[in-house]
Amino acid sequence: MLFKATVLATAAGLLSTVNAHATIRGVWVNGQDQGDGQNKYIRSPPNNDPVKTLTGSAISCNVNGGRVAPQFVTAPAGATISTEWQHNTRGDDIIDSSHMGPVITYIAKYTTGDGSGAIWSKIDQSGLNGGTWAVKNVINNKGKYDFQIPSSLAAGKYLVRQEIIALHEGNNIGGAQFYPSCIQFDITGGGSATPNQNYNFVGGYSPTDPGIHFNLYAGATSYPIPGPAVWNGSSSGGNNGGNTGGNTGGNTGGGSGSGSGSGSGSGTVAMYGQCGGQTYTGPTACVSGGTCKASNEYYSQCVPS
Ligand SMILES: [Cu+2]
Repeated sequence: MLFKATVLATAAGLLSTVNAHATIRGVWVNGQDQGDGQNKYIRSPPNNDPVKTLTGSAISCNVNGGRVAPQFVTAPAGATISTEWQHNTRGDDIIDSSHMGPVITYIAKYTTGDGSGAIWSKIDQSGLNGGTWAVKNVINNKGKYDFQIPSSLAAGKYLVRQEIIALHEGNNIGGAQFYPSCIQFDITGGGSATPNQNYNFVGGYSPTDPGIHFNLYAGATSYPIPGPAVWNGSSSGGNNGGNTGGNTGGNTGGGSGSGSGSGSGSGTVAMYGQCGGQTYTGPTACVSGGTCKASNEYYSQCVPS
């Protein structure tokens, strides 16, 4: 009996590693299919296994992240991009319905490197909305996930990194499964903005982040998406300037107590947003009820006080 149960559990485990998983297989630009992207414009991993270690370079662009693909997806700034997630080939099944979690998208200036380093800015995120997980929407939408290239983005070559984080084992530290995929883009038109969040997944994502060590089965109605806030599409950090002015004015008032505090409310960080870290330059004040707590030297986050 015990033996039989073990065999069944093992069989189920094997099944889940082969048939449950997915990577990005293709891309659409403003509704136009760009064709199968495997090893063409996607730096495809050799299989659809998840990345589970946050300390190695694979968390950036998966294994083979430094293997440059021969083509680029050409898209105008502001375009709607649809990624297509499937098991092994285009038209395949999507991802196992146990693998609920967010879809998060980042961009970096093009590099032939493997995506390591503080080069990324977040351009889109979707977690748990009205009780529905982003992955559920991907499954319902035949594998497709839509996001926008910022219209202010300067023309040029970029890497777009999109991931699903499957949280079905996220109730254990180290249990979350990451499915990052990096796609080569050539962006045309646009403005002059350069992504400037300088986010590094190694050191940025921590196994104990509330959105990574997360219990999928506890009936949560909200979900703290990991990583920085979505980049606002400007190169010149207006929020940052306002916040610095306000804090400095207020704090240096000293005896006179007349700090001018010109920072506006826009310099406040939302709950679970980034509020500090070694390379971070954005606002550091949390919304009321929140405290800025360091996850590690690279990343601090607003959490409920
Ligand atoms: Cu899995």
